[in-house]
Amino acid sequence: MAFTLPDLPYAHDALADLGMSAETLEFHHDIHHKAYVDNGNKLIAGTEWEGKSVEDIITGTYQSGAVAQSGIFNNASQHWNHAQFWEMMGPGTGGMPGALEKALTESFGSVDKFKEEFSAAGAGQFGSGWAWLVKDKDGSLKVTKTENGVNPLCFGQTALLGCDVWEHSYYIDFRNKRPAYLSNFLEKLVNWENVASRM
Ligand code: MN3
Repeated sequence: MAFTLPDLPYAHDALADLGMSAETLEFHHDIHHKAYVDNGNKLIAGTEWEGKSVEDIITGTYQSGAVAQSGIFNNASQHWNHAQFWEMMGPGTGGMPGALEKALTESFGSVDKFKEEFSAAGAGQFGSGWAWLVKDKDGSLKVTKTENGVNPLCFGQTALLGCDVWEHSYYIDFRNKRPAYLSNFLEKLVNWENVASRM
């Protein structure tokens, strides 16, 4: 099916007091995400992928490994990644649900240790990419990082939390300070109820 740009689940200025400005969301959602949708639709038109779900397009093109599929993969995966990313943030959300806090503590030792590992993954991703909290195929929780548009679907994992560490995600608000962006993301922007709902 054709990709469509989802509306942000909040106003463009809803996260401004939390460290993500309206200007960032205007560029990031209205221009960058829209470009992945528009380019993806152009590339899949008339191919075997037209009519397939975005998830099937991502896993199918990734597993094919064909260079000719890479444009479709990149745009489909970035469309999916951003659609999740908007949902994973929110203004004035409640605290972390108990079940998620328990799972993070069991998996990483403490919530703070999870945040340290997640921040290190995001800061350590060389160039563009994403940091993730995933539920792996065996049910365990892991922190991972991926390059460019690669995401947990490629490895049969469930994405619980993802943070975009492409420069377009933080350069307006944090300039070159990616670690400060990651710290702010974890402390102020994450909608932990959405993360918990993905478990
Ligand atoms: Mn982005």
